Amino acid sequence: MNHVETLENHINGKWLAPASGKYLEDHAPATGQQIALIPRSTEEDVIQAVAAAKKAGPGWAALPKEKRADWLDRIADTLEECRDEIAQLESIDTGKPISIAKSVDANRSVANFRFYADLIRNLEDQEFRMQDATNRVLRRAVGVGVLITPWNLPLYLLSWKVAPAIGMGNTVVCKPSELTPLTADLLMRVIEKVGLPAGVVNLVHGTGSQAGAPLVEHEDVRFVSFTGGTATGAMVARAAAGSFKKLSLELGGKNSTIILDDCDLDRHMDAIVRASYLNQGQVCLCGSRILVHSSIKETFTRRFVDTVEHLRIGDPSDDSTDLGSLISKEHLNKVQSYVSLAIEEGGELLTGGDKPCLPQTFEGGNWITPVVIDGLATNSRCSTEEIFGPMVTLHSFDSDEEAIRIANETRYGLAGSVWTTDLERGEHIAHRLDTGMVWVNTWLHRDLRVPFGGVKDSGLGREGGQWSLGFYSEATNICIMNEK
Ligand code: TXE
Repeated sequence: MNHVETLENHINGKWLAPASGKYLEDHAPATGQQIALIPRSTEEDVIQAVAAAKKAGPGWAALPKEKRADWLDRIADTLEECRDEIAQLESIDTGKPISIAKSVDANRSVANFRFYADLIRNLEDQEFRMQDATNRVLRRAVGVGVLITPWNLPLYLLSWKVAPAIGMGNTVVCKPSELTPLTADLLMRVIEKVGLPAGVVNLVHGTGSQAGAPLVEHEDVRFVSFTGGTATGAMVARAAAGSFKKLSLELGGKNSTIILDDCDLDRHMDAIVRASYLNQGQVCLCGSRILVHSSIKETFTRRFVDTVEHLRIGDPSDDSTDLGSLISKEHLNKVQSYVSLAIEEGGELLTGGDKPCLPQTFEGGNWITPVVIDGLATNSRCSTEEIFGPMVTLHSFDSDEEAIRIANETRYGLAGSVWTTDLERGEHIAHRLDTGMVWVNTWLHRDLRVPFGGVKDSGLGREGGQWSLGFYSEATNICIMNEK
């Protein structure tokens, strides 16, 4: 993309420039080239967007759920038609390989709308009968909601929130990351094309402090679904608490990949490497602490490093690329600072941390080769703080109990994975991990019906399947005495 798009907000069914007339630059992470200008929205834009959502609320909530489900299907159908454009824009905007943007981001964005269309269409009312009365549970719309999303999986996460939120009768204001605005813009073009009633979904671009914070604080906002960093999540929670807004926080992670002594490395090594470095390690579910049974630590390390060094890093638009660039210069500096810290903490750099040699086009990008660190204490900063980049630390353990203790000793509790030929042993360990999700002999294998979310510093609440329907609705009980 060599020309610079000027994007606009989408409020009450109209494309609008920011009230301030000011814009932010969006750069392609792989090249550093400017690719778009986005509104630097302020409270004035926020007030307009929330008012539009509030005005559209009653009419939208009054629609039968089947009609709202039909709207979700129409959005899914039109998104499906632009699957390639989703993948291209996502790859350009995030620096991720086009193969991931296709298989993960584009596919899942369509699936999210389809899944919630079906789930909501077939949602049954709940009834609880007593001797002398009948209780009917309604799931009413909550009202106006704010959906705030990060830069690592832009449309994948935005669609994951928009679909159930509007499907359950709410109206929303979306605030995507200022680093990755392109596919949020595409979603609004799709929503306009299908003719969704004005004000049901509104889009406000901008920074967290100038657009995100006023949205969370707005008195007419009744719920906030936020995915992003733990520190920001805490700010959002504080801002929402005073007015008792419903809150769903999907925050950071520092997930353990546990390799038991009976792990079949021939079968699982590629999956274990994928769990470590997918999207350059910029997925909150990535396994960045690899705990290996001491009896196979040497063999595992040699084979793991060899597989990592064969990953193809480079042009994100090339189908054969495995690793792209990091999202920004600031993030690259953050990851590089952790590589230096690992050495200071006594770690051994086994591979990575260099700038790959790439064609001149990519000179201005945010590039680093995947890092493997060995020899760090399990309570060192590098092995307990979220780095959110292509960097893992290796550790060994002598018993399942020790692996469980090490895995549970961080402030995070999002996900984990266990690799073994003994599924019973793997499941026993999974039961003992203090996280929201655990995979056994797989990773990121997702059934949209299951709960998604973490504990401790990884967040608050669950979304996914019925858990999303619960979050995006207010359960109301009506108790009716039977006729005498
Ligand atoms: O997230 P931020 P960033 C982690 C990862 C990363 C760190 C920061 O460690 O390095 O978070 O990433 C908006 N009120 N994850 O900077 O700052 C902001 O504009 C309201 C894990 O992207 O949390 C953006 O739209 N909104 C995560 C969104 O919040 C605010 C994925 C996320 O921004 C705001 C990404 C405020 N005060 C990063 N400040 C995951 N769990 O997947 C910012 N925002």
